Amino acid sequence: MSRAVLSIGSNVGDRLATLRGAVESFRPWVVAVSPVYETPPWGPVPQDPYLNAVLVVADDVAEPREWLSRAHVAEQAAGRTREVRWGPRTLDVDVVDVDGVRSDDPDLTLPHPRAAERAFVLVPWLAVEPDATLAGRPVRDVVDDLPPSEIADVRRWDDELT
Ligand code: A4P
Ligand code: MG
Repeated sequence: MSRAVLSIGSNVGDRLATLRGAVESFRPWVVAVSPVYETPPWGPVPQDPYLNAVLVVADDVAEPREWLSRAHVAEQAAGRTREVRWGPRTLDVDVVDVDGVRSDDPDLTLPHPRAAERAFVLVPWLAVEPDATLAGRPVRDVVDDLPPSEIADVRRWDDELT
């Protein structure tokens, strides 16, 4: 059994519909779906706010890479085009963690190298998995290390994904 934590985000078009579509893409394997949060754009590119959420998924896949392939299928289904790194997108699916596996492979780095800095990943993750760990550390401790303003900026959205 392989269990993965996925971060989904959208800041172009009907963001909520896009995230719901992403959940449908993973429907056969979904274990938990976090609440939705509106989050300020992270990174160097000025752009609109995101809606973000986290999915926990599980399956008998042999390789962590299978989750990345499924992420790419979901992105394609949402009409994603890759234009600017860290730029606006209909749907981004990042593989945050797969069973605590560590990998330096540039095609699938695990855990996701920027997850620990991102309140928009950690806050939703904690909401569905309060005892989660990231690279061996409790996620709640990792969150505690972030600037409080970044945590406060991750605002719970009323609509649910399921
Ligand atoms: N890749 C390596 N490891 C992974 C992994 N663990 N999960 C490779 C997913 N992909 C991984 O990704 C670039 C390459 O990373 C892929 O070929 C894959 O094999 P990409 O999705 O093509 O490009 P990208 O998304 O533009 O770059 P990157 O570095 O993934 O950007 P991020 O880190 O995903 O940033 N602000 C808010 N508030 N919410 C967001 O969701 N997202 C981004 C995108 C920026 N700012 C944001 C948000
Ligand atoms: Mg990405």
